Amino acid sequence: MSFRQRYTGLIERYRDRLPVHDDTRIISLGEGNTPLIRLHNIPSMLGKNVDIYVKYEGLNPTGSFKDRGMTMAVTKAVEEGSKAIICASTGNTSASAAAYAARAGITAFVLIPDGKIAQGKLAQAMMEGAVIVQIMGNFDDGMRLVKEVAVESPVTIVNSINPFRLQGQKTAAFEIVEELGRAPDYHCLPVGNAGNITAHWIGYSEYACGEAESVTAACTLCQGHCRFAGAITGQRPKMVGYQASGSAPFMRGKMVDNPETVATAIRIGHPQSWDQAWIVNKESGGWFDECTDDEILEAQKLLAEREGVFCEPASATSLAGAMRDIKSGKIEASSTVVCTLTGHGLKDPDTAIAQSTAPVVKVEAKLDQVKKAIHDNLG
Ligand code: AN7
Repeated sequence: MSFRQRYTGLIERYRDRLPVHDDTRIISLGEGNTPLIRLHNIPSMLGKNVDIYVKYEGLNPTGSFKDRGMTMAVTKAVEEGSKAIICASTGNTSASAAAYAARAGITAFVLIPDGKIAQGKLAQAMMEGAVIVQIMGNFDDGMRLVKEVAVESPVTIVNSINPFRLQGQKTAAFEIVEELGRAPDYHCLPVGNAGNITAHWIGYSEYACGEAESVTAACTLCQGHCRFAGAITGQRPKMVGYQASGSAPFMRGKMVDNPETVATAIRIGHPQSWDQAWIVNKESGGWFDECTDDEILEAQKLLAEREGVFCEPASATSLAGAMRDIKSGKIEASSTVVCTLTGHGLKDPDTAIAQSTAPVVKVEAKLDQVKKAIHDNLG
């Protein structure tokens, strides 16, 4: 009998494309290798001939795409002798940092905005033994403080300003190209700090690079970490970034000081990868746009109801925007579109339950009443 080789995470899988050595101790929870699900019902609802795939990053070990970056960042922090990591977070980064720190046997400090993170994420960080610092401020305040404190204290920052984070996250693009056999025409993502859209562009670019003998066009985004730096010979998608209207600095063309949105994961007004994201925008020929909270929640619900895929509100921003741009024709017919679903729906049960209109029928524990409930609700 033969067994398929055990999957042991994205660093092992893409070792030759990541900054690790043969003897590097890899801190992994088996992240990556997430499903790319082809939507069946939503495209026909839109009445357009497009192929929409969702990359379900909510199925990573801690339920979000952050694990791709965190396995790399924590692996490198440990390699460099760090005993503690720190991040500011709207929730998912803290859950991921806490888990990988626990795995590595080091300490995680997480700065979270008081009262503005989803329950699931808080539960994770608490269970995984992080030191939780709740600040009376938002993510952007936390990020500023993290940068300041790291100057003096022996802690490694694991927010996406840590270049190893983007190196890990670029592997999502590799998986997509390998599965589709080519890059999609459009790749849509929710944008907060814009680290993930930048990481995907690095990934697609690296994959589309010829293996040049000499470096002809050094990548402006990867900060020297890409192994391949030849001229771009392959196809790359247009990168489309969607923000929540109440926290859409890329649409305003400037930082937003008091960001608000139901999609707390992307309640970010001062994106850390501002310059990089504009480069991605320009190089890929894509665009930024915004979605209202109502559009975001509607897309979240539609995806769950029509396709059985449950993502958190921020994640649905990619689909909300894509659906609008497909309907308007901005995303042309016959295109292949990938939408990243950055986090799992279970992260934020409160928002889900609050907006659900699912028929909850309360009955006595009697056969006739259950029968009636079925009869009344048969589609
Ligand atoms: C579900 O956890 O910034 O544009 O501190 O959790 O790369 O910032 C989360 C970001 C999208 C935005 N979707 O990604 C944090 C944090 C979900 C997220 C984003 C986040 P970036």
